[in-house]
Amino acid sequence: MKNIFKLSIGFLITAVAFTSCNDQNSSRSKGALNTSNAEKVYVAPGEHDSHYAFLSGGFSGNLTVYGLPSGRMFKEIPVFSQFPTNGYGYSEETKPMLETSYGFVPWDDSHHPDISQTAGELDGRWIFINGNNTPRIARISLTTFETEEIIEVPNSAGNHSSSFITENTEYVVAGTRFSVPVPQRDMPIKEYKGNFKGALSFISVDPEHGHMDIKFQILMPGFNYDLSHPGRGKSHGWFFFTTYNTEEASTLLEVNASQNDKDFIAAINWKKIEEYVNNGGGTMMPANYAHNVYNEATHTTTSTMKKEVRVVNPSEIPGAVFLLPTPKSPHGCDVDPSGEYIVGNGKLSANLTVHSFTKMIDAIENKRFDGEAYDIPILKFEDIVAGSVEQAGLGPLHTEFDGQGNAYTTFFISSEVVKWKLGTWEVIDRKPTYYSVGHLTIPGGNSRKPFGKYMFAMNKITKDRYLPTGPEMEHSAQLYDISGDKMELLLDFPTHGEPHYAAAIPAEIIKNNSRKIYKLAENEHPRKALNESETKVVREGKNVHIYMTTIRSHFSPDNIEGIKVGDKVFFHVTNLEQDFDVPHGFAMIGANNAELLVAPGQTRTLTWEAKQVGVWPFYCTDFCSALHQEMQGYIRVSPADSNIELSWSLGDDF
Ligand code: K7E
Ligand code: CUA
Repeated sequence: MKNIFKLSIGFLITAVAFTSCNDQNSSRSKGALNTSNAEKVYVAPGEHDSHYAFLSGGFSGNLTVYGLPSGRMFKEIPVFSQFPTNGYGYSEETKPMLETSYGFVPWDDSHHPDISQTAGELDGRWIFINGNNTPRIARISLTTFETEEIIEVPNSAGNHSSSFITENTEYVVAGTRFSVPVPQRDMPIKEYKGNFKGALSFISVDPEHGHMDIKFQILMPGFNYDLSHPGRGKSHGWFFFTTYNTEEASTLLEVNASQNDKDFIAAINWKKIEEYVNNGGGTMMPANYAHNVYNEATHTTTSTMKKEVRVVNPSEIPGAVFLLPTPKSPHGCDVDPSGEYIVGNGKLSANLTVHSFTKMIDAIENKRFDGEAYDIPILKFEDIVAGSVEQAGLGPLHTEFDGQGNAYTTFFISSEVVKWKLGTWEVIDRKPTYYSVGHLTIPGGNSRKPFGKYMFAMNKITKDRYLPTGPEMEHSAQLYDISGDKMELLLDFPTHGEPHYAAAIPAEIIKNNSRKIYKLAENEHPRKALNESETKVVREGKNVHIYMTTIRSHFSPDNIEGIKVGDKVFFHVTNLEQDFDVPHGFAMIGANNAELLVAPGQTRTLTWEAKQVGVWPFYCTDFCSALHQEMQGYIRVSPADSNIELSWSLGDDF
């Protein structure tokens, strides 16, 4: 009786607290808690979201998968960073994925995911993402949600204007943020100007398998190439890159790179360069870069070092590269769904500048140039500008489109999203973001066919939006309904790492292709065991290979003797399960790496060094059945000079 009384008092207090909280919040961010908005993001237990969102992990190096409109996180896909949760970058099969010309680099800073396209529309086959720090581009399968390929980008540094897709996924494009000496060499930093180069890389994508290969690099002047987007529709065949530091400063850039009233958007006619290269144009240059490819049949990654790359200088091929003056240190470079408008988000400019593709072509055809920079013609600002959105906000960064003739731009300093109309350049609506927004995403926003129902903003500062978690908070995203004239804030949801950009897509395009299991019969791993009778332990000198299987709820073998101090033990674990969502884990005491999480039908290898005499346990880390806790085994390690024979067993001791 007493307890029930206490309980109901407690309930009352909680209810009162919630009510007063509601009142406070509704005055602070009006509309966010109104019931109809709550219904718009409510996905009932067991129901599915309508969209997938893939958020870059920023300094986590990975990619996170969310559902919209619920904001629920489904998965973190490891890409550039080791990931103990499933052993990526620790297992022998996945370690080669993180090989580079600098050796094993188990981390990166990933900014811009982009989904593959066919005819300018999202096709949902792959998603690409850039490694900013040690320049790399990764391709992730949207069937298995695993990283399948990483290619390193030579002659590049700060791979930021990446990874954006042309409209038939002909190329994934990567541009250097930092210009550097090409080839790298010892030289005074003061001699930057005129000597450093900015490489823009066009990486071809095999239409069937997605395999990447650097088709060519354009060696541009030593500016900073910040962001880029493909032309589409009428401007298909062109690619646009924002630049800053056209001053070519190498020190105190906050002052020295903010001198010029206008920087440039570089317009690259890649079709023309492709044709030139197909006819033997350009020069093969020595280089050193890793190309890492995962083979789904062998479940194994192979890393190869490539030794040369084709480079093209703009002066070799007149008419392929132009500079469009754009105020002032532009950051985002966004192309509308029709391909006509190129938006330069000048972060130090009060207005938002929009260039016209038609006017650009006209000026080029009539050779109306305003001088040149390093042999690249500069067009006249007045000739190419389509219009500008006046005094729209402070610190414009990025723009996306809804496919209904509207654009949405984020303003970092004034912390808001502004909706404006293409063609009339009038501001239609503005909504605050909490706080300091970077990118925003509309599903299909970087394509000819945006799905303009939702938009979400990814904010740099979280502050008071959630319960405090010490000095550092996870970043926060905010979901808006953009189906009406005015944007409506629906939901806040926390994100992981720093999601700069995200790509989102209607769930129907992907979900039916999602892989349920790997077929055992198709497993071609060289050290697989396809049933328990194939399990064995093989000594090759100091290396001992254990061909092991898992099935609910045991390992085979589970008792192994004859290992000696100084041996290197390779556990090759094949998961015999052929059921959806039944992985088994494998962890070994004292292993200097991580566990393995082995998907049904897959083989994964953990390396363990036998350092001490004793009997050492291993176990399954993933709660797989009622007898998961029984899923364990022992390795007996004897002195280096012992003569205990290698033996292995399962169920022999009774
Ligand atoms: Cu603006 Cu790296 Cu696209 Cu961050 S970048 S916000
Ligand atoms: Cu297998 Cu737990």
